[in-house]
Amino acid sequence: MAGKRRDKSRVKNLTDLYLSGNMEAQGPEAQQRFSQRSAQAQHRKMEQTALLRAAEEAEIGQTELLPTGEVVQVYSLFSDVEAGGVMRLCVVRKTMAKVAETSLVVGDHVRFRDIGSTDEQGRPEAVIERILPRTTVLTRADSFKGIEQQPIVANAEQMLIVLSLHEPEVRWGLVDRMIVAAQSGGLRPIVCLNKSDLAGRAGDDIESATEVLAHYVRLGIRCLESSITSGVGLNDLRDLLRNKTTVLAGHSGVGKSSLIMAIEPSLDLRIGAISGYTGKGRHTTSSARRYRLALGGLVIDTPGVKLFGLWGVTRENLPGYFPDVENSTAPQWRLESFDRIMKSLPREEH
Ligand SMILES: Nc1nc2c(ncn2[C@@H]2O[C@H](COP(=O)(O)OP(=O)(O)O)[C@@H](O)[C@H]2O)c(=O)[nH]1
Ligand SMILES: [Mg+2]
Repeated sequence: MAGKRRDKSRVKNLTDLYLSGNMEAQGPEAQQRFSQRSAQAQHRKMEQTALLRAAEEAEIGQTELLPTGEVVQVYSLFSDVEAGGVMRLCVVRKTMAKVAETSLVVGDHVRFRDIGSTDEQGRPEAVIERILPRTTVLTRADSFKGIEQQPIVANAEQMLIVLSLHEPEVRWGLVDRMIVAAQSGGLRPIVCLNKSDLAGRAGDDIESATEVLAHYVRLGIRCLESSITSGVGLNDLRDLLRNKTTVLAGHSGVGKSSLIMAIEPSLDLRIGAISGYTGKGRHTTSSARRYRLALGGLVIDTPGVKLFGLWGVTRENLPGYFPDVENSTAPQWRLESFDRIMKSLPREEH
């Protein structure tokens, strides 16, 4: 920070110096090293660089005053950004895209500058000048160990982990992994056993499921059972989602979209998944999309994402996510989940 500030004043002084015409007075030896011609070229270059940098600094200063918005969906080149109830079509400033450490993701808070034009749907067009610091982050699970994890959702407060005993059958080990994915990214996990109307069908083990949920509750994790056909749990779900930003997680087919549409019939969560193309040639690179709930709050559906990454989780700090393993109260299935996650982690933090 301090270094940056010093740099800024140095650039400013350099520009002032040039503009006041005193640049030549600075370095007689330097001048002698160049022929008249190349010295002129050198000057032009210095002038351009100094002015360009001064202009860049001025812009960075001004971004503090720009309005903020929230990213609703990201396409390959464009993004939908909502600010004050108005949806804008945005592009990221080229120079920012080059220097930014990560790319723009759903849920990002940004500063934008309106450019005075509208798209074919009449929405204002704007340039994103800055991504504001994230409070939480979810990454894509990366099978290539050691490669930087790729963020996919920012600033969500909680993760609704949906599972079902039938169609598809639950895999508790993956639920344990999703809990770590949520907690490591700074999100509160909520476990929702959906399709409770199907419980008792041949081959299921509702007693074991009830025991598993009771164990999670002992670990301080909020759990609920739900069904869109019987309506069980839907009021609890409304209360849990109200005024919160929630990411949906869980295998395809467990009923994530159905649950949200059951509590908010006006929403169609299938839209984000299929509208890969719109007028300006926008293609979805990530189908993750944020929806506003009339009851208050936001949900983010990530239909393209099978598994979230474990943000900053290492072999050293994994036990912190398994307090039951640490204090020897973990049942066998939790010990197995712990071992499986441990084995999947690289030896060094990435
Ligand atoms: N019996 C039963 N079926 C459900 C329930 N919730 C969802 N489904 C069905 O499960 C299928 C997959 O649901 P969907 O919402 O698309 O799952 P998603 O892939 O997790 O978003 C659909 O045929 C739903 O009608 C439920 O509570 N009970
Ligand atoms: Mg869905």
